[in-house]
Formats: sequence, C-alpha cells, structure tokens
Amino acid sequence: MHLITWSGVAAVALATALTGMTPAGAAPKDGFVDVGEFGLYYAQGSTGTVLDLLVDDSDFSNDNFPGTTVGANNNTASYRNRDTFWWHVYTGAGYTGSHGCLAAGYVGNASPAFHNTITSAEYQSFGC
Ligand SMILES: [Ca+2]
Ligand SMILES: [Ca+2]
Repeated sequence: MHLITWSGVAAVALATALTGMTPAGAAPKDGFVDVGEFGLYYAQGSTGTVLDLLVDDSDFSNDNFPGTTVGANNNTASYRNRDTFWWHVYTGAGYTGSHGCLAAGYVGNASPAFHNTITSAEYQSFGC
C-alpha cells in the first residue's frame, strides 16, 4: 500500500477498465508477500507458508496462515519485509513483550528469542 503511486493507480485503473477484471493479488493475508507488505513465515528461509501483513496486527491469535488451518500465533520462524517502513515484532499481544525490528527490505530467520514467539506486529518510520 505504501508504494502505490499515482501512475501505478492509473495503470491499475486502466488495466481494470480494459479487461473488466479486478487485478489479481496485492491483497493482505492472501499468502503472498506483495510490495508494501511484511511477511512472517511458518518455516525458516523466508519461503513457503506465510502470513502477509499490510497494516498493524495487534494479535495473531485470531489468524491462521492463509489457506491453512495452522495458527500464526507463536508460530513464525522467518521474515520478508517488502515495505518501505520498519516492521516491529512483539512476543505479546497489543505490542507488548520482547520487541524486535526489521528494516525495509530485510529477509532472514527470526533470532532464537523470536522463533515461534511472535504475537503482534506493527509498521513504523523508525527502527528500535
Ligand atoms: Ca499479500
Ligand atoms: Ca490478528
């Protein structure tokens, strides 16, 4: 969402007008980490099943990995940040508990303190 430009909006609008179809993808929590989203992966290596967030989520306890019955709370092992903002992750609901920060463009595994412990996440213009 944060990277959409007027030219991008115009291009999407034009494509929609030409085809009469809604552009595919670019939706949060659809299992694909689009530009502007932050992905939290079930496995290490930042591939496979992923919870893709466009905006803050204060509690993962009501989230499954998209298309699965696997709960996302306390169950993520790696990240991909395709946003232009920092993403902050927390081990507690409501942005509490241990607190870590992932810079724009960051891809990598969670450190031991955050492996299968993350419960909430939010984006910010600043790091930790
Ligand atoms: Ca998505
Ligand atoms: Ca949630």
